[in-house]
Amino acid sequence: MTAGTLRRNGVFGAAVLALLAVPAPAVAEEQAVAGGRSATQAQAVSQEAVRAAALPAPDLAGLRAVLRSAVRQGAPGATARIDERGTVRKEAVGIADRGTNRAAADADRFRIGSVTKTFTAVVLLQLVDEGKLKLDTSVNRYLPGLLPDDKITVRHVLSHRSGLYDYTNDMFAKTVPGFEAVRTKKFTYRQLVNLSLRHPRTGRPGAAYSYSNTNFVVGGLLAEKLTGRTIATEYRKRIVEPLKLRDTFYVHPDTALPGRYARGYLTPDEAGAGLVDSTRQTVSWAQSAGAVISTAKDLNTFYSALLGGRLTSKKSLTEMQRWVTVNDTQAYGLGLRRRTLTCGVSVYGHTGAVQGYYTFAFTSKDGRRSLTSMVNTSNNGTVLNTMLGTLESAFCGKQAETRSGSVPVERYEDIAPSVAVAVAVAD
Ligand code: REX
Repeated sequence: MTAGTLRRNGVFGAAVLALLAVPAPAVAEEQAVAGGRSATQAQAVSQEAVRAAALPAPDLAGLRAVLRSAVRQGAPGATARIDERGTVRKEAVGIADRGTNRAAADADRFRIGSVTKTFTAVVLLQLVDEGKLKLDTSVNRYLPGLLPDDKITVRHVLSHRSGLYDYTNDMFAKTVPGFEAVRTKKFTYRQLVNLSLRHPRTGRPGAAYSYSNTNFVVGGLLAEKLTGRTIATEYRKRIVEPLKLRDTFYVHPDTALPGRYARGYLTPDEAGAGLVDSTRQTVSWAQSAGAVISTAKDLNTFYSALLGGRLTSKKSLTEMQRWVTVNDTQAYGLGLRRRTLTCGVSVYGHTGAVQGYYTFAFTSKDGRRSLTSMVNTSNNGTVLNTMLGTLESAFCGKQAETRSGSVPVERYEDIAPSVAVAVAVAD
């Protein structure tokens, strides 16, 4: 059964929505963090600190096996890179360009999708540090009349608890036609927000986690309003230049990736249909929610710096890590995901999905070990699920295998509900 078939049958919509429905514990977890730690929580935190200091060695053979599986399952190419205190481990399988058959390589640039959300959050948290923005203030205070409810705060937006509908649900209900309809379009942020506001809100402000790209479009608007400069300038001045990220760009609305890059290949919904080269696009539908271009090396540098406390104040980094529960193994902070792996280690970063590319970029609690893995296809839930195994190999090493007997299978990735795709159990 293909992803398309399953989606058409509506099997997944309900299941994914059930996973995303945020239960009361989400708020409870956040309140616990806000209101001081219980003994159990303090113990969990110290155990986490011990684990971070002594992570199992990465399993490079396992990592390579995961990439090979992803290629067997339909990704033209797959790469993974681990950076740990100056030591680099990298693996690449398959091809970056189906036209020339050029092999996939660690240095290839690619579209990082929602990993962009952490960049946007960092810009905003730096503005908090500078006293120009307050997390618990209404978005409308900074952008009068933008949102239909003054109770929606900056924190709600950055933690996906605004209740603002995700306009990409409609946009990409049909994968290839949806993509082709926006491939060369240029939207303003406000046009995207207005697409969202055509729909009822998904919940009360602050009540529940409900993933929505709209939130980080609002984030981009806030950054531009408060600084009087473009988001491209803010990414460059605040992140790219200080960290010397030589392969990180925000070229919106240009459609080309600069320099050497992996081409992206979108998987159509229809079983058996050929991959669509989706490399060139404005990514205007995502902008500050998903349009950055980067490399594995730069993303590893970025997350190591962030968790290592080099991009924001300590207080802001703590705010970014006030977690709202997503499901059993995942939580969301402010533009930051936390995933707990089978060996008990938690990792911090973000996932990304834009047409033709899936990215996983995560680091350890102390920022010392970072992994970025990517494939140059998307809309292939089997591949997406397989690639989760790169986190297991990188942070749990062989412990991941001995515990579960195989790479763990998580059936759904947390992406916007209507664009989530079905997965088959990994081979
Ligand atoms: C857009 C559709 C999915 C992709 C999306 N992407 O919301 C954001 C993102 C920017 O990166 N989210 C990640 C398309 C997962 C995150 O926040 O962690 N799918 C595709 C469809 C399905 O069109 N009909 O797979 O390329």
